[in-house]
Amino acid sequence: MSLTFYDFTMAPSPRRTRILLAEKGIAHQVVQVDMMKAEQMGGDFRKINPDCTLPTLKLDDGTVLTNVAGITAWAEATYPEPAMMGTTPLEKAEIATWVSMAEQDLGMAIPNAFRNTNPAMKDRALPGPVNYCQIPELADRGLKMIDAFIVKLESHLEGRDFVAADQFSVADITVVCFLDFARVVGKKIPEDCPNLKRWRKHLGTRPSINL
Ligand SMILES: N[C@@H](CCC(=O)N[C@@H](CS)C(=O)NCC(=O)O)C(=O)O
Repeated sequence: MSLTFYDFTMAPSPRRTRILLAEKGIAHQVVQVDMMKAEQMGGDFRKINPDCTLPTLKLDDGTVLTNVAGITAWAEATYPEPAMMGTTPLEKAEIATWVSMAEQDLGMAIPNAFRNTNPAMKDRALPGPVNYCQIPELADRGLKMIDAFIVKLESHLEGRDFVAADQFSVADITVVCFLDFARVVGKKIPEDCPNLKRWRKHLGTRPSINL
């Protein structure tokens, strides 16, 4: 199978797919799309993904997948082992719950915090081909949401090695990608969060996390 993965190493969403492909051992070639040079908005890439976002995955039959959730669902269905979305109904429910919470409370909150005030992102408050104006209040709210999620996760990780279902999963991948990226708004795991620090250190022993 010949897959092409459109990636940008510094961005959190394509990192989620990069880790997933590595954990499942799915062979692929990589094309870097430099977001610092706005290559995701350029004509060449726009022809491949009109949404102008990363990650993007082109399958060998030419089908293009343009969304983390879609790529993840395809990868899990095509390569079920190792399971990354849980096996039992309750594991699946717990993992999906944490992915959804992390996407909202970090994955939306972090870009809200920097895209709504940064002058360089004027009218670029949301990713994609449509321009949206900045709403500075969303930056304040985003920072509060990140703090609240960190408090919740620190308490949740007491006695746990993984975010959900006692196994490494897309919940850990989602949280680590966004939590690491929170540095762009000055947030990192606080010193007084031993559970989060232990979890992050343990996760760092997996080669995929350091790709
Ligand atoms: N719907 C997409 C969105 C992912 C997303 O927001 N990706 C960011 C990089 S982390 C992006 O492509 N941003 C393009 C931009 O800011 O113009 C998904 O979940 O896969």
